[in-house]
Amino acid sequence: MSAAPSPALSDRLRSATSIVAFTGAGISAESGVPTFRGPEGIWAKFKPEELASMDAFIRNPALVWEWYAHRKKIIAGIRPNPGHDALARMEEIIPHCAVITQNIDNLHRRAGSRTVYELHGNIERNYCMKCGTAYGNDVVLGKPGVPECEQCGGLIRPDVVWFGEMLPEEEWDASIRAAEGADIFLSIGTSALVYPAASIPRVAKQSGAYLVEINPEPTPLTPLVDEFLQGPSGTILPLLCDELVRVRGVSTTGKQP
Ligand code: BJW
Ligand code: ZN
Repeated sequence: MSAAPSPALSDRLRSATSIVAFTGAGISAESGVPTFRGPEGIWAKFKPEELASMDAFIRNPALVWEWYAHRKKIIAGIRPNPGHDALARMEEIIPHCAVITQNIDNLHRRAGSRTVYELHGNIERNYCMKCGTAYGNDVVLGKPGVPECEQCGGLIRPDVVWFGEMLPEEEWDASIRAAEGADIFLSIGTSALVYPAASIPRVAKQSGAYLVEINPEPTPLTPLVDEFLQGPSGTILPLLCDELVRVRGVSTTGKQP
């Protein structure tokens, strides 16, 4: 266990044609977004069943909206960190790079990653539960209380995946294809507890990827990985990207020197 890539990983970085990153709340922690689990996590203060499920929304839409409005404002005010930036730089170097994220904060796209599959939705989007009309945060945050659809009067909800809900099919299928084709698969800042997303690193490993985990703490995935880089992703990912640049002899913009 170490924070630096091993010689075996450096070899893989030299020859890989596909690198896939699977990210969770931990990659955004250094941007100021709270994680879910652990002593400082969101679920230490709130119960998921009271806030992140359809039952909760039906029971008390005002409470759920208060929570999301608060998080929308936090997320609008933060920026990607060096971990997000490093993944965007890798995409400039490697022909097939993808980010599969459980995060809803849009920070990968804001950092410049282009191939991003969002498994649990995006907090910048909302839609009417009755007719499906899409709304941006500018509209919903401008309405007091529970926002209602301008077309049909139905309740608007955040476009995120709650417990008991299916993941978006296209993003799921694309994520499985990316995991199956990965030479190197990085599981970053996730407790690897929430399914079906947590099965994706296992799919990658079964398909022959070199499985690397980046996290300050071990997770249920750790016994399965080829390499555990222990520490914060905002430190480790830039080191990994620098190593990629070194072994490939490319400049940081991905162009041949
Ligand atoms: C750092 C760091 C730093 C800190 N650097 N790292 C019983 C058994 C098995 C499954 C189930 C079960 N009961 C229910 C289920 C299914 C359920 C599930 O998996 N539950 C488990 C919790 C048990 N799953 C579902 O319901 C899913 N849907 C589904 O299964 O559909 C099929 C179905 C349909 C109908 C009926 C039944 C089934 C949907 C799951 C949706 C998850 N939604 C949330 C909320 C999204 C919206 C929102 O944000 O408001 O998604 S929950 C929350 O957890 C969020 C996250 O994306 C997700 C994963 O969390 P993540 O990212 O791993 O965060 P943490 O906090 O757990 O971990 C952070 C990590 O970062 C830690 O390891 C730290 O150490 C690390 N870290 N600093 C790097 N600087
Ligand atoms: Zn509507």
